[in-house]
Amino acid sequence: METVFNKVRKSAPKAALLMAVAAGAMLQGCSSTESSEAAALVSGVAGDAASKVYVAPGQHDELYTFMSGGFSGQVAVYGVPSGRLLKVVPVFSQNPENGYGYNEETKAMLNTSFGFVPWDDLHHPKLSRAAGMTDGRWLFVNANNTPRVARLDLKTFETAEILEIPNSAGNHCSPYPTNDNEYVLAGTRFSVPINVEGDGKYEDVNFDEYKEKFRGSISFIKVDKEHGDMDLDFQILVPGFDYDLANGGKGPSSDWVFFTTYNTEQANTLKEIGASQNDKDYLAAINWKLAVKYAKEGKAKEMPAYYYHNKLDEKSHIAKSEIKKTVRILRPEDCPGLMYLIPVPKSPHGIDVDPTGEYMVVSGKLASVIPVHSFSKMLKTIEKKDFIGNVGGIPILRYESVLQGEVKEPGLGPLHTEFDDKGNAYSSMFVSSEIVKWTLKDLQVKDRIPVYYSVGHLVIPGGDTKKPYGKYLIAMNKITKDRYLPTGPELAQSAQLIDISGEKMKLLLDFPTIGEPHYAQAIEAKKIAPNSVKMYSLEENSHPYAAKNEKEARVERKGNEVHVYMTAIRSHLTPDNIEGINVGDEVYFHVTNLEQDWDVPHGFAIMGNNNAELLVMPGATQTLKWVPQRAGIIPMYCTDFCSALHQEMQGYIKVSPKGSKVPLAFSTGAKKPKA
Ligand SMILES: [Cu+2]
Repeated sequence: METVFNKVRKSAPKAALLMAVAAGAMLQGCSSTESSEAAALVSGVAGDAASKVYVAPGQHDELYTFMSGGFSGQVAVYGVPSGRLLKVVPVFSQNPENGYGYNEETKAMLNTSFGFVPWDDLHHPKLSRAAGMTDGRWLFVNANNTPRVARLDLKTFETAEILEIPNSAGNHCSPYPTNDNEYVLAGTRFSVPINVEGDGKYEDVNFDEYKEKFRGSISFIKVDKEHGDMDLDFQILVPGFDYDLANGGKGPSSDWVFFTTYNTEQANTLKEIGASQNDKDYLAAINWKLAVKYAKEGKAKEMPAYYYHNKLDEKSHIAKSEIKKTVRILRPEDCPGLMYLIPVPKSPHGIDVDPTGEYMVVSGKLASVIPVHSFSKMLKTIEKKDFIGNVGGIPILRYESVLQGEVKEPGLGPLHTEFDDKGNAYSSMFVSSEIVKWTLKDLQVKDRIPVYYSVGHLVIPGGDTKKPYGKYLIAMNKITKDRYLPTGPELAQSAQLIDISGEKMKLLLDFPTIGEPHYAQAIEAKKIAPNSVKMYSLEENSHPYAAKNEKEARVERKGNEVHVYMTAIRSHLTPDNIEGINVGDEVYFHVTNLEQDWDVPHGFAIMGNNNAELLVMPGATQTLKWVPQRAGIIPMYCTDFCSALHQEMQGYIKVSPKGSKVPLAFSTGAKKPKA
């Protein structure tokens, strides 16, 4: 078998090869000071870079960038061009900074059919869309490990909803919104055993039954037009390949969505070799509009399933979990015209559709060319039935008939492509650590710029929409080596900002990121900033344990449960002295922030509590659960610096031994009620 390196050596241009070797050498030899100086010298920063990324104090950035945190399970929000970190939004991970997943209100967000799962691997943020353009309303993100899709509300920058995906594993090929946000699509990375004829599940399956019993699934999540609420409408059961990435059509191809697949060999072990046997894998083309029509016409079969749907209520701020017990399944073999397979180089990774909707760019991580397929040729090939075979009744189209052309010698290890507003495409090259610019018109390479190092995804603001914003490109790199001050074996993760407004690309800025910067979406600030919520209305707070003024503050006992209706305002808590609590009681502090002022949260923490603190937004109520372990006087205080007298925002709880009969009493200043 020809090795990748040999193949590349034959086909890659000398320059790219030299660059790859140089980057490799730098990676290996970067422990020396000399090589880090050398790296700085060749970093190629544009002379006017500083002025292009400088956002003066008090000024706002031009764009928001939502970057996945990979294994951190969070989304980080950066301003661009400054690269300033604005916020970390916890999605699939507990977060002590704001108590997400620790307070009683948000714990339900992390419920799954596997129990409470307070972590996941978040890869792809995708902004909601209207008419093929990002609209700034919501951000959808995937969880790879315990398959889930979440929706963030961009008015509040909070996770509003998390939907578990059944019949899926490694939910990587996810989430992809259609052009008017009708659906968000999610494909399984690992095919899993699905008993199509029976009740959905097999009791016992052997690994070598992969070909007979394992199937892939593509989930169709319906999105409510007004509120964004998600609902798993149906799934398409597809051949048992691995589904990697997806991208939706645009303009003429709006009704279609495309998925890259690997392991079309259906190997169940040592996939490194087993999944690279076939010369070509497939791009799966699915007519999603037709799928919806088939599902509506009753072609979908209902099958048992078990998955969670968790939603945060806007007014009470309380998350509720709902367990779903069925899913509707559509099979391509029952639905003519629903799905086609287009050959692509083996082990493809990214699929990206250009702004016109005519070209599907498929990058193969082991390929030495980038094939560009034509949508109109695809339709003609289907019409002429120019097929070379089928997989389980799904036609395979002839490669040459669908192909528009190949980008020759693009570089080593092409992964992902995004587009500007001038007909140019930009592809990331993982192995040769560079971004390569080429044109859709003639598929010729026009420019290349090194990145540091091993770039995965890249993003251009609006670069996956009908009309890209252009101007900037952000490279999300897997390795940083000598780019920052060393911090032990683990170095800062990194993104790089590149100016793409001219003929030549210019490197402007390195900025460190939270977790792995896997993929990102960027959007003009004006599409989000004016809609930002400044505070929650205290009047509309429907939390059942809210205390909307200090008079309502109180402490109530129900058996061994004690509920403290507490208020917080600059600069005191009410009540701030509590007694009558015993060791082993379950104490719930329901803290309502009485402020109706922007940017004044209050925090709340209790000494020794086995939990994070709360961070309560103005007008909202949150609950900290505490089970006191020892008798004595226990301090509590506000953790978020809120005023000149923030340090005085504190109090005491008297804890008596288990079984004590000390009556409940609470006060702020004067004792009430009298004990
Ligand atoms: Cu405070």
